[in-house]
Formats: sequence, C-alpha cells, structure tokens
Amino acid sequence: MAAIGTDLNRFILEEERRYPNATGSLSLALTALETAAKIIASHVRMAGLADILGMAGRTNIQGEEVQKLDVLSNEIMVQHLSDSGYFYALASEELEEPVFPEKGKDGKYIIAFDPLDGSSNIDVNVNIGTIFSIHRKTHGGVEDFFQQGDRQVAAGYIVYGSSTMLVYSTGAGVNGFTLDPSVGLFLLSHPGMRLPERGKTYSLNESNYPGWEEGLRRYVDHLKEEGYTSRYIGSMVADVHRTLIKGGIFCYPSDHKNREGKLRLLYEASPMAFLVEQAGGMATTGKEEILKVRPKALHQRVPVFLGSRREIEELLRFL
Ligand code: P6P
Repeated sequence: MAAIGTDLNRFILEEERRYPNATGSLSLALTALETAAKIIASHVRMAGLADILGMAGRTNIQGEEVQKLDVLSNEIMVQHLSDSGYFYALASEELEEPVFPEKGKDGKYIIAFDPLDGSSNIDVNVNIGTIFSIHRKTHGGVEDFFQQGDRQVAAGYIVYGSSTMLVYSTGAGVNGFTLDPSVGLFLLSHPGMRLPERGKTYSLNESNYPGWEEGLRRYVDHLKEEGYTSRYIGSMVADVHRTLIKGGIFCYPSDHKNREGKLRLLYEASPMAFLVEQAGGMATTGKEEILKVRPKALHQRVPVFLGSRREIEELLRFL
C-alpha cells in the first residue's frame, strides 16, 4: 500500500503499473479531473469572499457577470475534461444532453458528473462536492451512459469542506487524498478506506417520515430504540463521506412527493454505490442493488440506501 503523503499523480501512475495492458489513458483522464477539482476548490474557497466583495450574482471589477458557482463548476469540468481528449462524451447534472467533445472523438471513456452537488449549501458554508462516474465508451452515442453501475471503470467525489478531499476507486479499493493548498497537491491521507461493519448513525431527512413506506418508518423507529444518533447535513457528498468513514446508513428514500426518490442514478447514486461497495459496504434502491440498475435516462432518479453491511441487511428485513 502507498505511503501516507504520496501525491495523487504518483499514486495514479503506480496504480497503472499494476495493469500491464494499461495504455495510460485512464491515468491521464484522472489527472484532468484532478486539475478541474483544484480550480473548483479555489472558487469554492472564494465564494463567501465574492459575496462580501459584492461580486456574486453581479458584475466583477472587469465588468464580467459573476456566475453561480454550480454553473461555473460545470464549465470548468466541461472545459478541462473536453480539452484532455480522453473523454468521448460528458454528461452533467447541469446539462440536459451529453457533450461530445471534438478532441475526445477517439476517447476510450465517458464520464457523468454532478459538478457541484449541494450547491444550495454554499451560502451557509456547508460542505459541498463534485461527484463523478467513468465508464468505457462502447458503441458511441448517449446509449453508452446506460451501462449498469457495476461496469464503472472509476468513480469518486471531491468534498469541499474544512479541507478539500478527493476520494476515488478504480475497482481496487478506495483511497482518499487531501489537498495541501501550500503546494497545490492532493496527498494520500486515507489509504484503503473501509466502512466499519456497523455504525452508530443514521442519515436521512426525517421531515419526509409521513411519506415513507411503512417498513422504512418501522426501521428508523427501531434504530432510535437501538440508540442510533441522527446525522444529516443535506449535502450528499458530506453525508456519504461521513458514512464511508464512520459507518452507519445514508438514505434518500422515495416518498409520496418523490416517487423515485430525489438523487440521480448516473452521477450520484451509482458512483457512491461503487465506492461504498469497494469499501466493504452495501448500496440498494430497497428493491435491487444500485450497481445492478440498468439506466434508461440520463437524469433518472432512484431511491438510495447505502452504508455498513449490518445496517443495510437489517433495513432489507424491514422493507
Ligand atoms: P433534502 C442537495 O440539494 C441534494 O441534491 C443532495 O446533495 C442531498 O443529499 C439532498 O439533495 C438533500 O435533499 O430534500 O433533504 O434537502
């Protein structure tokens, strides 16, 4: 296992060496993602200051319209991933249709991402994040995005919090890197992340309790009797990051308002399910494993239950 403090680029190259047939495309694709993440992180840091300086939502000193951070983050992702030439197609939470970059027409990969999830939390300085999911290009066209999650080549997130962390997996476990702003490098800080077999917290928006199915209501009542603590930030990346480290269960279930739940399959549920399973946990829609769901539309939603094995297995007995 790589030593704490190993920088991300070296880690990616050392990972690549484990695959003799690797061409290096995925490694370079990941470094393009890393660059976009660093730039987004710098803008997220400035968000509060921009507001104080009266830039947010108005024109800045150059007379340019300052964009909403999620729109800007999307542009940064699209620009850097397109310019890399490694991605045949990009799908974004911010874009109705995929982008097929001219430079990526020979690219081997496609990527779906939420450029800045939880962006409504920016003005209250709550952690937000970027989530990404990488598949191989198959036949070309938008259909390439409708591959099951267990065929992902890589998935991960960047969480912009007290520190900026990049957490990802290429199918050989999960590793977390913390950005050292003094040198501008992501350094390995959480090697070989594993979910505890069971946790002590449950994480979901209890205001939707009346609209949940009966089995879920009984399960959450049971957790309270068992002495579990509730922890819910309302920013998926932050709630999943805590679950990945501390264990327990994160849920965004369907309810009478959101028949299919709220979270998107391609660029929220599927990448997070890939990470959680790679870290020894489980991820289900309540009816089937999230990684086995066959997508039918770019922005389709699914109910999400993910976390420690014990909590998920117990939940399924209640549903
Ligand atoms: P609610 C943020 O808006 C988000 O998309 C996810 O990051 C988060 O898990 C969820 O919505 C929170 O939704 O309905 O609890 O505010």
